Order: sequence, then C-alpha cells, then structure tokens
Amino acid sequence: MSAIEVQRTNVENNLRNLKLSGHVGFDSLPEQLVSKSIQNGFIFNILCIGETGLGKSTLMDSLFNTSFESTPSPHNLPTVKLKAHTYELQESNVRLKLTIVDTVGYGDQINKEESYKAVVDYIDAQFEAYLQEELKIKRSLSVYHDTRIHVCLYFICPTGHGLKSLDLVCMKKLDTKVNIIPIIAKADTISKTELQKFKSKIMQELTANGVEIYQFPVDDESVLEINKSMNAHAPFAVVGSTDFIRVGNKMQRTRQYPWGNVQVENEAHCDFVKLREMLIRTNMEDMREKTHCRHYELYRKKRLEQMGFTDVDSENKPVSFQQTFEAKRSTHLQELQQKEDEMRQMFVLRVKEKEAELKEQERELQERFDKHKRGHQDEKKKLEEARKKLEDDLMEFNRRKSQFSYHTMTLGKSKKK
Ligand SMILES: Nc1nc2c(ncn2[C@@H]2O[C@H](COP(=O)(O)OP(=O)(O)OP(=O)(O)O)[C@@H](O)[C@H]2O)c(=O)[nH]1
Ligand SMILES: [Mg+2]
Repeated sequence: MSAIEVQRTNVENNLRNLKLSGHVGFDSLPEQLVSKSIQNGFIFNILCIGETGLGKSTLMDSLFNTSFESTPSPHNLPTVKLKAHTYELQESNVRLKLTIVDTVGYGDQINKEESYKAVVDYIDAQFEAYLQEELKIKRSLSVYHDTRIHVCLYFICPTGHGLKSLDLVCMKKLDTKVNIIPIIAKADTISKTELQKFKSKIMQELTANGVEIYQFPVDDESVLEINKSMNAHAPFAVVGSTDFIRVGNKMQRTRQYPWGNVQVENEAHCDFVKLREMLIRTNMEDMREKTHCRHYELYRKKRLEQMGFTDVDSENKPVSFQQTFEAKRSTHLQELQQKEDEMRQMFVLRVKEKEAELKEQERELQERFDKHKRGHQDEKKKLEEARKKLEDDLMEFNRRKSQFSYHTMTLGKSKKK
C-alpha cells in the first residue's frame, strides 16, 4: 500500500457519524443547486449524423416541437461539412441553449473513406476549445459556451438489411468520443415484422464490430426500470413530420399516406416518444455528465500526455505539475541552446565559405586586371615604337626634303652659268 493510500485509509477510518442537535440548514443544498442551475440555464449539444435527406431536420423539429427553419443540403458536395446552429429555448422557467450540429453532404461522395474525419475533427475541436479555456489563467468557465457534443444521433438508412460499412466505420471512430444513439430514420418505410429483424441485425452488427453505443444508465433506482427496458429497445425506429392533423381535440404531428396516417407521437406507430423521453426527459443530464467525465476526460488525458505531462514518473512516484513544467522547461532550454550552438556553427561555416568564395573572386579579378594591364603595357610599348619610327621617318623625310631642295637650287644656279 502506498503512503498516500495509507493516509487516505486513516482519514476514512477517522470519519465519525455525528447527530445534529438542531436544524442547521444544509438540507437546502439541493434546492440551492436547482435554483443556481435554473438561473444559469442549461446547455445541450446534439450532433445529427446521417445521409442527406434522411429526415434529420424534420426529427429535430419534431423533438423540440418547433421549427428550426433548416434548408435542404445539396447532394454534390466534394467533402463532408459540419454546420452548427444554436437556439435559445424556454419551457416554463427553464432556459435551454440548444446547439444542433448537422453533417452536410454525409455519404454523398463516391469515396467515403474520409467521411468520418470531418466529424471526428469537429468533436475534437470542441474538446480542445474547452481544454484551452480550462488551461487559461483567467478562466470564465461559468459563462463559457460549452460546445462539446453531448449526444450523437446516428441516423440509419431504413434499408431493412443492416448497417452500411460507412455507418460501422464512423460509429467505431466516434464511440470513445461521444455518446452515440443509433436511430432508424424514416421508420414508416419498413413493415412491422421487418423492423424487428432489422433492429436485431443492427445490434448484432454493432456488437460484432465492437461498437459501443450509449447505454441509458441503470445505476439510479428511480430510472432503472425504464432505462433497462429502453436499452433493450435500441435502436429506436423514428418518424418525423412537420405536418399536423387534428386527432380528437389535439393537433398531432402526422405523416399522411393514401392508405393511412402515421402519427409521430403514437407509440404503436414508432419509437419517437421513447427517444424523446430518453433523450430529453430522463437522461439529458447523464449524457452531459458522461460527456464531461468520460469522453472529455479521455481527450484531456491524451492531450496532456501528448504535451508531456504525467502524473507519475518512471518509478511510479507522483510528479507535480510544476516538476513536469520545470523538467520540460529545462529540456526546452537545452534544446534551444543546442539549436543556437548549431546555428552559430553553421553561421561561422557559412561566413568562412563566403569569405573563401570572395577571396577566389578577388584573385580571379586581380588576375584579369594584371592580364589587362600587361596587354595595355604591350600595346603602349608597340605604339611608342610605332610613334618613334614615325618620327624617325618624318625626320628622314625632312632631311631628304631639305637635301633635295638644296640640290635643285645648286643645280639651277650652275645651269644659269
Ligand atoms: N417517410 C418519411 N419521410 C420523412 C421522414 N422525416 C422526414 N421525411 C422526409 O424526408 C425529406 C427530407 O427531410 P429533412 O428533414 O429535410 O432531411 P435532412 O436529413 O434534414 O436533409 P438534409 O439536411 O438535406 O441532409 C422531406 O421530404 C421529409 O418530409 C420520416 O420519418 N419518414
Ligand atoms: Mg436538414
């Protein structure tokens, strides 16, 4: 037993039950909690994954009994995109900040290999944003708009045959990141007997592929029975509608067909009421809690480990945040120093190389200069010689010229005689 465990056991053993001799007042804690929660309002974020036109928006309208005024998605998008819309809803005095995230273009690409990636990235991005807020020095978590996904409604195509590989791959990638509730969309298109077979085939395929879907909690006495029976009902086969028809004195969401009407809220027609009951009325808080305590915790653990933080060292001794930080800091500084040294060496090397290069250029230039200079001197010498010769020739010419004129003069005089 480690020292900490021994200490903890001692503390536990020292716990004593005491009787109060009068009313103190901490029995109002639950009410304080309720009023605080009501004051702050609740946040709930739903992710709807399903192929285009599978009835995602209609089901959301039906679930929250409103019109979110969504527009149909195009079928020709090259990649899957996620679109989030946030709404403020109020029922009695309880405010709900609801975010519905929709997959746009899911299942429309020929190559569906990367379809789940956008979804995984989106979920991780919300976890990361929360983690960053948590790590801030000046945190404002009480007013922070938490966008982490609390539940993922996975819309299964009502083929009657089983799951598509896209469904299995995507759900497998997501099952450690989000609470998945698979639902059979447009369940009015499957016959009653086929639906039972379809449901068990889906569950069988999910189990065979190790996909863990969200289980309604059975650890609380008050919801044990209902949640147990609802877990056995999965996946819920749902129908949605935006059309209303008067049934008795109540307007009911209904899908009208030539052969009859499907009432969304009629439990004999589909599992819509069961889904609403489980999702909104019974287990919303459990999903919020599981998102924080299980999925986010896992993400946080992985991310902090990735950043180099750890709770225990190699000898299993506890390591404080500060120790890890200081160790990280010193290795970082060492790395920096090493990088700086490397850069300095590199710089010196480069300077030397450049110097040698410049010297070589200078030498070449000098050589060229000397060569030109020599050429120039030769030229000058030649010119000098040519000039000298010219001057000699000129002198010779002048001498001869004067000689000639002297001869002609003496010759002229002797002729006269
Ligand atoms: N048969 C049947 N049709 C439905 C059901 N729910 C919706 N539809 C119809 O399916 C069509 C598409 O419904 P939407 O709710 O817009 O589907 P979506 O999944 O939001 O579509 P995108 O957002 O474009 O991907 C509409 O014509 C709906 O009336 C249902 O439960 N059963
Ligand atoms: Mg839609």
